[in-house]
Amino acid sequence: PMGVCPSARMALLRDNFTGLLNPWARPDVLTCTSWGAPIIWDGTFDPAAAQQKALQQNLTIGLTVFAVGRYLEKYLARFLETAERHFMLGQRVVYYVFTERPAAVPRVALAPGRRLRVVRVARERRWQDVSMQRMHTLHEALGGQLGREAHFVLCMDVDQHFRGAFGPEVLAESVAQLHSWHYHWPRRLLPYERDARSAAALVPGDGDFYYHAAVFGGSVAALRGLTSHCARGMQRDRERGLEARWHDESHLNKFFWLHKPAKVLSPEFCWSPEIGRRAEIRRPRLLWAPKEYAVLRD
Ligand code: 2GW
Ligand code: MN
Repeated sequence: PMGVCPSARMALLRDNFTGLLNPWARPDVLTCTSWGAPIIWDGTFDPAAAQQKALQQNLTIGLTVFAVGRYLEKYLARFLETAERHFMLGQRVVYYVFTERPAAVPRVALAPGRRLRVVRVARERRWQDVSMQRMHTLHEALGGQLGREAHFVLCMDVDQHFRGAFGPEVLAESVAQLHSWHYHWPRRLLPYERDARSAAALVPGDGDFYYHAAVFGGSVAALRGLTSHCARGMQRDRERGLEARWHDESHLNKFFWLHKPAKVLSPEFCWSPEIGRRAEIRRPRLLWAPKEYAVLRD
């Protein structure tokens, strides 16, 4: 169903009066969830107003990214260089790069008010573990310096680069990203974990959207809850000899089914160019790198 659900009208109107959101600007897409969270599409928000509000609040925004093994040379420099051109310009930003080789992190020139911290992590043997271990590592970082210095944090994959403005309009208590391959699929076809023994399992009929683990975020407190839920679920599965279909992403989808995100990002915020042109995708903000599974997943 398109349009704005009535239960959300009051909240949206309030933001509308402050110039932040206009969900009616995009009648071609769904701009509000059934629980009243905005789904932000190009045209439904005012970047300048969001910028002003963030500056008044004197925010520090964290951006975490893992670059382990070959992903460091392959993706990190472009991710950071394009973030300097598009991510939260004019705000105070702290990048957290997690890697097993701190000395190999490229020296990217940062604008004033922006800094980069490197955190050493162990290198997992299996790639699935590299991906899944992120939840536990993020949980610890959020309980330490990152959690003390940032108000909001975005957690991203490294195999992508910024192409358009990615600003404070995305911020909220908890933020989930619509998966660009799955946003128009019927719910019964979404690739949730279906094995009832897994902590990530959703029964048929459950699930709102399929969210992409390449971008999620929120307040430090909300992310502490999210990362501990997902890390615990993965640990429980491991003890039972299970691994969810899409690893940490399956557990993230279970979390957001149980704890609805306060804001949802349209697929423009993490777009796969391999899909080609779509009328509703006006301004992609972050683009996936082409998948090279055959080369990298050995
Ligand atoms: C991952 C897979 C195969 C070979 C290598 C790696 C790998 C991942 C690696 O060698 N080094 C590394 O730092 N990573 C980190 O894990 C990196 O930040 C990367 O972006 C992230 C997730 O791996 P990725 O991007 O190859 O997986 P995708 O793009 O298929 O991701 C989706 O599904 C994943 C679970 O299978 C995660 O949930 C991910 O967040 C999703 O976007
Ligand atoms: Mn990825």
